Amino acid sequence: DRLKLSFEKRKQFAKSAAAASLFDIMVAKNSNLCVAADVPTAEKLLEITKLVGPYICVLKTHHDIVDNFTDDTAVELQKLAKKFNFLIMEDRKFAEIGSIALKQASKVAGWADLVTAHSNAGPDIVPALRSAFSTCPEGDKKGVFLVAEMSSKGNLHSPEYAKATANMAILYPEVVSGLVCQSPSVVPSLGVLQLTPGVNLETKGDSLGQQYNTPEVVVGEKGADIAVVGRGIVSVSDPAAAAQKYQTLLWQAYLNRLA
Ligand code: 5FU
Repeated sequence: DRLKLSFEKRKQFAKSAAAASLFDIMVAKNSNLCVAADVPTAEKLLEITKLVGPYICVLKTHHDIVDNFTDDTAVELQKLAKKFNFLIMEDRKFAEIGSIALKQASKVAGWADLVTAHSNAGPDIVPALRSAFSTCPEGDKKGVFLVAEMSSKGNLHSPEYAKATANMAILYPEVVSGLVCQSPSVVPSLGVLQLTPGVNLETKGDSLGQQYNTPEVVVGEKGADIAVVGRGIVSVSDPAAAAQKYQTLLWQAYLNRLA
């Protein structure tokens, strides 16, 4: 049972190098928190990263919503990732035919350790992204998270779609490090990580379809290995304190799950 096994033990089943290093980081930092750094400018992105860096295992970006995101921004992000020991995930959700996804992913593969992709175009999205990684230094240490399910109201992700997505993780175990999903039964193997967005202590959702749960529910019931918190951390007056609070609650929820 995946939910009862520690991250230390699960690391032994990781077939993707990125998943293995994620398990290491999570254990080293006692953190299963991913912060979604959805801020409008490059300056704010670097500022928030410095504040939350000590508390996270993954920094998730949408670099295309950041004004003046430049190569220098990427270099600074990578320095912070090294300093604070976290991985950078660009949540671009690639969803194209392989030949285009390869070209799109080549734009971010230089600085992102992890990227997200939809599975709707079929399994060849995965080798396409692997090809984009292969042109980078240490490209074989990068990984993909496939979106099996979404957190938003009315989304079209059926159980069959989620299962077919999980099968792609089995097909390409050295590239697919994890799945983005909302239910505990989707992840097909012990070495694959479940990333789950939609976490907020203060509110149940937003006006555009987002749906939130608490850390306890997301980790304990929905099966998240890593939970994503965006506005619950980046839109409050003290993001560092909020990050520390979510880190503590999410890690406690993981320990409760093991017990
Ligand atoms: F795949 C998904 C999903 O199903 N729901 C999400 O919310 C990804 N996300 C991302 O998590 C979304 O793109 C945001 O970057 C983040 C959630 O941010 P929030 O501010 O905590 O709602």
